[in-house]
Amino acid sequence: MKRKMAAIFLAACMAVSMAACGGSGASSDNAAGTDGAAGADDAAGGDDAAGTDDTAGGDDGTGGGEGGLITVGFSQVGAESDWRTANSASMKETFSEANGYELIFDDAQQKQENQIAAIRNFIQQEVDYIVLAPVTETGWDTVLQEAYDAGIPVIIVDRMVNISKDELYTAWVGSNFQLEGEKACAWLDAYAQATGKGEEQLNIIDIQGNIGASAQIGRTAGLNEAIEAHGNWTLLEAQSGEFTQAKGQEVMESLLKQYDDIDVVYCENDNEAFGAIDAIVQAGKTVGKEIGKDILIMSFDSTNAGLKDVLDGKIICNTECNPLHGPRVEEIIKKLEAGEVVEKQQFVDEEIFAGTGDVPSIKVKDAEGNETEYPVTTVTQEVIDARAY
Ligand code: GYE
Repeated sequence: MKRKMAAIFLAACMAVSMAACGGSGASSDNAAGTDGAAGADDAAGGDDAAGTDDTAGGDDGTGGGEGGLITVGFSQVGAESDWRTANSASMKETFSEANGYELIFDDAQQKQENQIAAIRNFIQQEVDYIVLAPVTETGWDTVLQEAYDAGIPVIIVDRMVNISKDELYTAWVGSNFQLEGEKACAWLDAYAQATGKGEEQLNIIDIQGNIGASAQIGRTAGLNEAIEAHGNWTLLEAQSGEFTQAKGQEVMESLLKQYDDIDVVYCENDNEAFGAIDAIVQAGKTVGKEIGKDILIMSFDSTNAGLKDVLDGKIICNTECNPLHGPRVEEIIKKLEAGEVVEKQQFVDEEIFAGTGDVPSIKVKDAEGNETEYPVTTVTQEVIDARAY
């Protein structure tokens, strides 16, 4: 196991820049040596690690997998949304014993301190790989340094980490959240124009995700950029709905008491949209497609339930965020096992769905000014049936 860990670590090292690896002979020696675990023990020595014992399963400290299984410790954010449920299912399905893995799954209940404790526990158990879906971007330097010192490759999935040293993770796979926001706003702009309302005033509410999560940062940035570019778009308020239905509803209920001129609610995920729709309907207002008459609901994720609301005319535009990361993470692990170089960052391709055919495609410019065209899929029952989540 130790020899294997050393090999994996070297492969991981190959994945980062030569400069980063070149100067760190000492740390790669540490990691390859059998003493690596001692460092991890120190790190895991706090009370924190004890907190995850239940979820981390019963083979504490035995190290590695049993019977040739590859051990993967996965620190999941929580179970706040339909997206998250699909994401957990994808990971569990992929990292099954039948596929050659022992998965140690830890649900952090949206708390970073639980994720840090889980990672320390994984280090203590000498797992082969740590997979982290980080709740927020910041605050990971210390614990990821501990994993690095223990020679355990860390794969980040979904949201990003903002860390001082790139080599503290081996690879990341997830979505381009700012692009998602830009696509959604390009659709809104095109839809307003296609329906002859391009010059009308649009009052917008942003129900944000968990503040500091990449999905929130990117989607909010996409909207703010569009608001700056449109003299007739006004952001009435931006408040966090924490990516949950309950909070989405609560936020919307209070905003409906403050504003009677809301045109668009930009919900940063489907579950917030479900809550916001309930609040709007209960307040006697309509969600729908007509600017100036209805409140237009924009959403992200495009889960089955989210697309059903598009089909039912409740959500007008839903920008996809693909949660099926299990096979993508497995591909990275397989490459590392084979000693191959892996891509440091991998973005997933995603679609955009609407409840009307008024906008067949949208165009979004990147930072260099190059324009990309994205087709817009009009939601039908067949479209929903054909999807896996
Ligand atoms: O959009 C939301 C979930 O980070 C992409 O987190 C993920 C987001 C997703 O709770 O539904």
